[in-house]
This record gives sequence, C-alpha cells and structure tokens, in this order.
Amino acid sequence: MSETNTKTSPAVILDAAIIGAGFSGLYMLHRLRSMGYDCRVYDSAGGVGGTWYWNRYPGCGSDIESLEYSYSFSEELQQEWKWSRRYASQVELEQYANHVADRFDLRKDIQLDTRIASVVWHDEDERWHLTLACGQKVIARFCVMATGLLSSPKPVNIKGYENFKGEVLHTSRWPKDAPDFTNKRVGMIGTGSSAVQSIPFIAQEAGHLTVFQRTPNYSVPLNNGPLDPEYEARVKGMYPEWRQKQMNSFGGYVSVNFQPVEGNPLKAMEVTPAEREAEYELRWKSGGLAFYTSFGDLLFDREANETLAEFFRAKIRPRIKDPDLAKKLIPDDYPILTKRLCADTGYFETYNRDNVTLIDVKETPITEITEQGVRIGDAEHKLDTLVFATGFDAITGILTNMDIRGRGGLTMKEAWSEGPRTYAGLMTNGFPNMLMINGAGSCTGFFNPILNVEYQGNWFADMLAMMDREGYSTVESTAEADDEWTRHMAEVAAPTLFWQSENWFIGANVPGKPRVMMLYLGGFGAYKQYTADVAAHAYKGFAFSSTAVNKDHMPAK
Ligand code: N01
Repeated sequence: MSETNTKTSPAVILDAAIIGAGFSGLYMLHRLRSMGYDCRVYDSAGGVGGTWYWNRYPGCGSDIESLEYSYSFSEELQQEWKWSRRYASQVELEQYANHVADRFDLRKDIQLDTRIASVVWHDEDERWHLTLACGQKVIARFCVMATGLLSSPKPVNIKGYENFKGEVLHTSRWPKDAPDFTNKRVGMIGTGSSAVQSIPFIAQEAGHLTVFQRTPNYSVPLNNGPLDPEYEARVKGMYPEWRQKQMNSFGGYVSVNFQPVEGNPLKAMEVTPAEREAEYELRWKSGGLAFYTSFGDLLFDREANETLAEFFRAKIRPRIKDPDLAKKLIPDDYPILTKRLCADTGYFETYNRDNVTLIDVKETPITEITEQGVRIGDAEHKLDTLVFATGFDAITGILTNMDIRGRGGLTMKEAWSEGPRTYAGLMTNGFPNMLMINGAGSCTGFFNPILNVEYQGNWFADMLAMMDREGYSTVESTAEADDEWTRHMAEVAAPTLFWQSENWFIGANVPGKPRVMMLYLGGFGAYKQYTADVAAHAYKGFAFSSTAVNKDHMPAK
C-alpha cells in the first residue's frame, strides 16, 4: 500500500476504507482483516476511541457496567482486561481502546489526524473514491461508516456566541490539557447527560458555577465504585453465558444489583402499587439505566410512565435542600425515559453548594452571549469560562454533514432530507458498497453499542464472504427494502411516548431537523431475527451485481 500526504502521490488502493477509529472502526478493521481484506481506518482524532477520545470532560464515563460495555469477540481479551471500576470512566475506556488497538495489531492500519474531504462513488470502477483533507486519494471497494451516533456536535445557535472573550469549552471537544477552573466564574449551558456528569466535578473546582437550564432531566444515582473482585470473577467465570443474556435482552445490558436480570414482561399498570415500588426500588438501588426494562408499558402508556416519573421525583426531592430550587430541577412535564435517562454522581446535591447557581432559561430565555458572559433580559451574568454541553446533531448529522455522493451524484444530505432511510440500519439505497455500523436504523442508542458493532460487523462479514464466493462486486439495498424498513420503524415508534419530549432520538433537539424516530425500537431480539431472515433468504432486499471492472482485486481467500 502506498500513501503519503501529498496531492501528487498515487491513490491508496483498498478493499475497505473505514471511517472512524472508535469501537466500531476498531472491530471492523479486525474483522475484515481476518478475511484477508486490505483495510485502512481514517479518523480526524489524534487517538483511537471515538466518543471516548473526544468527550474527556471531568466525570465522563459510561453508564453501562464495564464488564458489559466491552468487546465479547475475544475470550482472551475479556478475561485478561481488568476494569478498575464498576462503570468505566472515559480515561479507562480510552485506555481500553488503545489496548485493543495494540493487542490486535491494528495501529499499522489506522491513520489518525486525518479528515475526510469527500467520499464519492464512481460507477465506472465500482469503487468509492475518498479524498482526504490533505489531498491524498483513496480508492476502496467498500466504505465502512463507523462514524458513531453522537459524534457531530450541534452547532451553538445562541445569538452572540462568537462574541464571548473568555474561555469557551464544549464537552464534546474537551481539550487534552485539563482546563483550570480555580477561582473562575464558570457558566454551563445545558443539563443533559454530559452536563449532569460534569457539573459536580466542575463545581468542586470553580470559584462559582452558573448553570443555565432549559429542560430539567431525570437522573438516577450511578452508584459507581471499585469493581468488586468477587463479582468480576463470577461474571468472568460465566462470560459466554452472560454475553448471551446481554445479546438476548432489549438494551444489551442485564446486570441489576450484580445479577443478570431479564427484562420484566409485566406491565406497570397490571401490578399492585407495592409490586411496582419494589421493582423500581430494586433498580434504583442498583443504579444506572436498568429502568428501561423495568416494565413493558413505560414507553407506551403515559399513566404507567407517570408511576416511574413520580417515583423519581420523590427520590430526587430530598436531595435538594431548597424546595424552590427542587421545583426547577425536577422534571414534571414530559415522560421519563423519552429523553435519555441520566445517571449521576452527586448531581442534584451539587446545587446545595454555595458556589452553584441555577438559572432557568425556559422561563426567561437567554437573550444573547456577550463579550463578558450571558445576558438574560437586563441581567448580565459575567463569566470567565463558558462551557457548552448542548448536545449533538445526533445519529444522522455526521453523515449528512459530510460530502458523501452516491450513484448519480446523489448526496447523503439529499437522500436523507426527510430523515434517514436504511435497510435494517445496514445500508441505504443509492450508496452501493457503503456499510453502516451503529448508525441510523439500528438499535444502537437503545442497545449496547459495542455488542451491536460485533453483531452488525459479523453480519456484514458473512455477506461479504458470500459476495466473494459468488463473484459479486457490488451490493446495494433496494429502494423497496429501505421503504419497508423505514415504514416498519415508524410503525413501531408511532405508539410510543417519544413524541412527547424534545429528544435527540427523533431529531427534536436540532432546529429544522425532520422529526422521525431514527433508531429501531422493536428490540434487539426482533432486529436479530429480521436480519437473520434477510440473510437466510439469499439476502433479500439487497441487489448484487457482478460487473466488476477490477475482479483481479478480490481479496485473497
Ligand atoms: O446532550 P443533550 P448531551 N439554549 O442533547 C441544552 C450520551 N451521553 O451531550 O433539553 C439552552 O442530552 C438542552 O436543553 P433542551 C447520551 O445518550 C452519554 O448531554 O434541548 N440550552 C440540553 O439540556 C445523551 O443523551 C453519557 O431544552 C440548550 C443540553 O443542552 C447524549 O449523549 C454521557 C440549547 C443538551 O443535552 C447527549 O448528551 C454523556 C440552547 N440553545 C452523553 N441547546 C453516558 O454514557 C441545547 N441546550 C453517561
């Protein structure tokens, strides 16, 4: 393989160009390389880890347990890697990504600090032609979009944003050299998961922290701590079985109070209040996200949902000393779980500190950002540092904002102008040989992303092996197959409560974005069955061609 960073050097020729060096890209490189494919991963970041490279704000970490939020493809890897905490911090997750890159000798095929300028399909040679920002051309039979769900920060659309003269930070692009908040007046805009995680840490350091909140969030204590060696040994002693339970669950995580607990098939409104309370208490004590599977009707029936919302309100209230402040911090006008549940370490208690102020910007919106701070009406809040935890152009933004052109010059932005259209979250019509991992139309977002990477990656590997056996050069989902899946996704999402809050799953957090459910809500079991059925029926819904111009470049078998 040849490659240098000049416009004149010959194009790099690959079987697969993989965009993204997060958990998706690392696995795809490993998997496709094992098939004899010549692959290269490109990432604009300076290191591997994707989400866990960029989001390095204080307090950042996963809220799925580390023993579950990790690769399962290698028994040696999952046995040898030692997590220090029940829930891994960003620091440890980044170390883990680096360990995987070294352990499987991936680094030699990963090119960091490399932005992609364009990705264009050429019918003449049936190849993707990538141009890197440095001018280097790359020609690849397959293009793997391992670009992540939450990787395109939402542009800040607050008047005067560019005027602020102090330090500006974004949680999703946190600098490697930790900013110093000592004696500083810090402002934080946003109260989603990133803010909920970082606020307690920033408050400990800052002179004063002012939080500008538009929508309060439901949050459960994470109950993090050192990983109990006995629990670790128990899980590791039955890892294949534990992983199987994860793969058969709705969310891809099953640990509740250190036991593998299946989703509860009962409905909240079918059981007595005492039984309901007991179920909620069990999961509250456990900490983390387990509420998504506590009852089957919570995401469908507002009355059922309200039982959980009330449970949360009663739990949160005593954590905040000032009752007026508690009223502002406790959500009361949208269904719980529809904005993604937050998991925190001392979030609500932080507002009891003397150096923390909450400003409700729903009642009185931000007028503008000034040179010195944030103006709300006549009041100017003077700040040294302004932190934006304002979220992402989630799921589709990373692809629609990239210059991607498929057949006939169709751009991804045009193709998805009314929302993403995919076939089972795997491919999209008009973009042959473009494989999507953990993207729109998949369960990820509601399902453990690392296990989904392995599932989708293996599914693709089987399809590609079939194509090589049969001599097919291209694969593309048909428009009809995309229609069928898009319709099915919409039907599943229609009766849910997600339409009753401004959440990123339906694009409601980004002004002007189409309001469609972008992820599959039917559960991973249904997803696996659907995609296995597609494969078992000669990959129905995919069109294959064998007009390869470059048949000589099939991978070695
Ligand atoms: O982003 P968000 P996030 N003026 O979109 C506010 C995952 N994650 O980065 O709700 C004022 O949730 C906005 O207000 P509102 C997780 O899946 C996981 O926090 O739109 N405010 C909201 O409060 C999560 O869901 C982990 O009214 C403005 C906040 O900014 C997802 O990432 C940790 C505003 C954005 O919240 C995104 O989380 C962190 C404006 N103009 C993240 N614009 C874990 O694993 C936006 N806001 C634990």
